[in-house]
Parts: sequence; structure tokens; C-alpha cells
Amino acid sequence: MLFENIKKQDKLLYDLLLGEIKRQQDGVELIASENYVSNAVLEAMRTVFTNKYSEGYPGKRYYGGQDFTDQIERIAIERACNLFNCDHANVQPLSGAIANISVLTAYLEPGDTVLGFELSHGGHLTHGSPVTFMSKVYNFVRYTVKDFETGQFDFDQIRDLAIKHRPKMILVGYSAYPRDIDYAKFAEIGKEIGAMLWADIAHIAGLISAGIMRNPFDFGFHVVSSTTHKTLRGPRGGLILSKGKVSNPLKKVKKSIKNLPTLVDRAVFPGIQGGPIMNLIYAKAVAFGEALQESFKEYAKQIVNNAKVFEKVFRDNGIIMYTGGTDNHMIIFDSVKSFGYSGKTIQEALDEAGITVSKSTIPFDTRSPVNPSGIRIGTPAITTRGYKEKEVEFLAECIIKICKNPKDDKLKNRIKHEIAELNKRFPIPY
Ligand code: DSN
Repeated sequence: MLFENIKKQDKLLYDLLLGEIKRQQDGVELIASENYVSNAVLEAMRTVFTNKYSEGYPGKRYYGGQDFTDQIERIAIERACNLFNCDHANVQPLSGAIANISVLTAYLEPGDTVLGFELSHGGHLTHGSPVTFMSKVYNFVRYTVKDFETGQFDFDQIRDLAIKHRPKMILVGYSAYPRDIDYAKFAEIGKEIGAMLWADIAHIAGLISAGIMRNPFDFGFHVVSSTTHKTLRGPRGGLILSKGKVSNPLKKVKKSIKNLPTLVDRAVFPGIQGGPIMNLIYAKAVAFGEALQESFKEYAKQIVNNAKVFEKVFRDNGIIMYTGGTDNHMIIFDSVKSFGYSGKTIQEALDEAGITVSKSTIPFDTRSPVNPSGIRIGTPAITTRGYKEKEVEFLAECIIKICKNPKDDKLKNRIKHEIAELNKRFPIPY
């Protein structure tokens, strides 16, 4: 039996684990940044690599006993480079936030300026939100979209900000934005002012690796950061990719675009982190191996197909969506204008029906981030379960019913039951 040791030793924690397994099995996961890893990835995370300290990089470690850790880290690096068509990967960041902090410290000096995407329009907390520590270290200037309806970037505004503030880095990427990015236009502006170009692809890494969305490296971007656990379906963690080779990660080099791979390695370790978590690096290698398979491309295509089904059903029902729809794995809609209820109210009502979503700010939101006007949903996790067009259509209709009647307990209970029944045919992988 699985988990028998926890069961014997700590019943309290064992019961909580069973509760979470049941929640994941019976409910529907629509948080755009979540997914279900494969059994192989889950297995990889619980291996003896967790016992090992490996400060440094393959071939250049501070402690002995690295015969196998060196090999697994080299495999993870090589697979990541193959997935994203680049020369260098640092697979050690413990999370996306740490990966982003590492990119900042790799290239900038305190006080330097970065141009990034406004959080409330879809950017990420680590892209300079005033509540982060990094926003006190660096000078962040933020660009926005033109309007909610089209969600188009205002390239005149972006160019004006770039010329006025002369940022050393231009950062693109998002957490709540349903379209692809025109990297070429950003690159043009970056070239004009000599800025380093950085894309954070955390949400769409799996879609990029499968060739469904644009790869920033094809447009001259210098650094790409990501998480490994969203559409890429690996263990939780971060990743930093770049072009060019590392000279010697243990030796200081001048801050220049040419030296970025070395600067990134030195920023991750010893700059920000200590020992890497080797069982997670092992699991990253396993997940990257999966993402290189043809079947992963099919999976990635289905993620987008499923999001398109939500788009159609929502449009047919007059739901007001950010940019009017989606080209990726997520949809953000204005729940106040569509149904008269805040994002928080809808999130809580859906939770009661076993449907997990995240409330979200929308561009020009007049409400607070803790009780915003929007809802964000995403399809990576349900697609892993095997949901296809038919199941997504049913789910979209359930969501609409609840959004119209968030206080109807009978309705929520009925839908919760129906979804648990449906999910018996689509078990999570373990
Ligand atoms: N929390 C993640 C998301 O939901 O987008 C990003 O860090």
C-alpha cells in the first residue's frame, strides 16, 4: 500500500493527504497554472537524490559523491536545450520567482531600470510589482494593454517608455493574458535602446516547446525564464534558458549580453541559492524527456482545443472575455459585467461545486486584487485527465449555471455530484 509509512507514523498528516487525493480526483482543476504530473515524474520526486548536496554545477561541485547527480543534471540541461532550441539551461532554480530574481541579479546592478508588464493587466508579481522586494532593489517601469476588449499591447506607449527610461532590460511574459506575444516588436524596441530582452514563459512553456506558440529565441531574445510545472507538466520548479556557452561558472565575468549564460549560473549559485534540490532536478529531467515525445505535442494541441471550446460556449452565452477569447490555455472573463458577481464570489461558488478556478484582476479593474472583477480558468490539468471537447462543453455549461446562480446550494451540490461521476471515467494519473 502506498504511504504506509506516513500512515503508521503520523495519522493526522496521512488523513490530510487522503483528503487532498480525493479532492483532486473528484473535483475539476481549472487553475491555469496547475497540472497533474505523470507517475514517472511523481516517482522521480521521491528518490534518494533528495539526500544529496550538490552545490555548484556538473563537473564543478563543492562536495564529493557527484557521479550520478552530475549525469542527471547534464541530461536535464541537454533536454531543456532541445525543447527550447537554445544553448544553455540552468535547471537549478527552486521556483519561477527565484528564476526571475536570478535573471535580474545576473544582469543588473541595484537601481537599474527594467520595463515590464503591469500585473493587473496580466503580468506577474515578480515583474516589478511594488509589493515585491525586488521592486525596491530595481527601478521597474510598467507597460499596459490598450483596452480590455482587444488586449493589444500599446507599442507606441512601450517605445515612449523605453526611450524615456532607457531600461537595461525589457521583460515580456504573463500570468493572466490569453494571447501570444509579438516578440519581434519588443525586440525592435529593445534593439533601438540597446536593452537586454527577457521573456518569462512560465505559463506557456509546454505550448512553446510543442511548437504551438512562438519561441522568443526565434526573435532575438537573450534570456528566457520559466517554471517547469504548468503546461510543461513537470515538478514544481524554475528554469533559465539562454543562448551561448558558459565560460566557467565559478569565475566572475563582466556584465554583458555575451556573458549571460555564465552570469545566470553565477546568479543562481552562489548568488541566490545554496544546494540545488537534486530529486527535483531528476524529476525535471524525466518531465523534459516526456515533453520531447510526439505524444506531448498532441497533449499541447488538445490543451488549446479545449480552451477554444470554453471560448465558444462562453461567447455563445454572452460572457465578456479579456481580448474576446484565447489563443493559449487560459480564458479570463469579467464576472461582474457578465453575471453581476465579483471574482471572489464566483470562485467560492465554483469551489463549492468542486470546480477550482482563480479569481483574477482584469485590465483597468476598479476592484481590489483580493476581490477583483475577473475569473481565470485554464485547461492544462483537465486535458491531462483526458477531457476532450464534449466534456469541456459540459463543464463550461456547468460553470455558466453556477455563475448565474452562485447562491443556489442545490444546484452546486448537483453539479458537484455530476462532476465526481464524470471524473470516475477520467481518473487522475495515480
Ligand atoms: N501563481 C502562478 C499563477 O497562477 O499564474 C504564477 O506564479
